[in-house]
Amino acid sequence: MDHDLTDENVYDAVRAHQWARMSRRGLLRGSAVLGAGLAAGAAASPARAAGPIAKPLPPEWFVSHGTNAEMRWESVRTRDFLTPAERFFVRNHTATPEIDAAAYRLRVWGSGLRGAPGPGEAVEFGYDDLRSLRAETVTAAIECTGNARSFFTGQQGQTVSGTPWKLGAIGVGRWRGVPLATVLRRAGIAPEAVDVLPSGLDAEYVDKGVAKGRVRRPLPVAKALQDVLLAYELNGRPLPPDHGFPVRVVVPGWAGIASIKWVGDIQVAAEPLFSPWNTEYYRLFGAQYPPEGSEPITRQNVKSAFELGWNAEIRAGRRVELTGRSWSGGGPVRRVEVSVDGGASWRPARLERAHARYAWQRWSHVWESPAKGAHELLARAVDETGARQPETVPHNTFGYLFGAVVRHPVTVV
Ligand SMILES: Nc1nc2c(c(=O)[nH]1)N[C@H]1C(S)=C(S)[C@@H](COP(=O)(O)O)O[C@H]1N2
Ligand SMILES: [Mo]
Repeated sequence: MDHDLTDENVYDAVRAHQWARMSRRGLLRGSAVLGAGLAAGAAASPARAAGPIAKPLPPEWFVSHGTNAEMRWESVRTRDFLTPAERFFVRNHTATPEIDAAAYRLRVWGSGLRGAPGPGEAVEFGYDDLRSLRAETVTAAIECTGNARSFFTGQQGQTVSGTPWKLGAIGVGRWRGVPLATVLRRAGIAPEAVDVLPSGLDAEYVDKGVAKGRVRRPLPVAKALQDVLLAYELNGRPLPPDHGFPVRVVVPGWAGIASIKWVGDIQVAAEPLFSPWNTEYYRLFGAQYPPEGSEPITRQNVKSAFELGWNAEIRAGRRVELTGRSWSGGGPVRRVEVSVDGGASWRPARLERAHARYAWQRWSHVWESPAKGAHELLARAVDETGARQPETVPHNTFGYLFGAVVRHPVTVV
């Protein structure tokens, strides 16, 4: 079979299928394909079909995209500000590994530490070591940079590669853990340090037949020392396997890829670091960008979503309270406007009380008398820096950062 594995979406689907076949034949146990770990799903609950994602994915909560799963906006409970862990979207380059917290070690090394320890001389922290350090909590969104990618095609008629997310590749969690700054200081970060490179313990990523190594992406020391967490709890419970158990990085406001799950290793360097995740991926490529791509993407842009299904049916003849959320990596959302007539006229939405710095803003809008038939609902937001959602966005081949206003179809019956 010849699949185009250069297409991330095809790649994910092919791997998910191979995974299912191999686990049926019992080939996964003890096999090398998984690198560090086995699928938690396979080990934890043999009755359930094994997959690259450990937790159950009820179709009323998730749209499955191979190794990834998208949250359905119609399943969001308006009263829940936080996304419950069971409903949080999953973005896995390969598969969720099973990691034993008792054996877990975080290894910190590199030329940016005093004494420049090599990878073999790393400063090590166990799970209990990390948990014994003073903890901090941050309420923050994690959003995939490809969130809303499908609208490049759906609204702009453009071809892009990657998982065809609608708007559900985002969740907001209350993350608790130790500040990365604390761990870097204990490890002996030197004034010369410029970049920090966390890598995951999940299997190595293979793209177009080329091994890319562990999922990893550098961060500048300035951000690493500012507000990054090594989180071991999500919403008051230990991290679930799919979201990075035992420990993940949480980089508030930044592209989801920065928040490395199952972090096992942090290189601290006195010179800039690179990985495919800031050279080949997570830059904007295309006719409007330089051949080597844009600068690496860091911050997430402004987006808005209705808490409604795609092509939702709405009952005619009564007022309807439309609810939704808007968010931005740049700062709090200050204004949201809603259009119920395909963008011809706009009304300010009612904002719920102000949200945490890195989370979303909930809002509502009453649609007084929806007439029978097909409609397009639109919502657009402005954040505190003045960044707003445009009508269209320039194309990029990977379909990152679709921040244009989404036209959400509904039918009033
Ligand atoms: N080790 C590791 N970390 C990872 C990934 C991964 O595949 N492996 N995916 C990244 C991407 S692209 C995103 S968007 C977020 C998704 O986090 P979630 O699955 O907890 O929602 O994790 C990031 N961290
Ligand atoms: Mo992502």
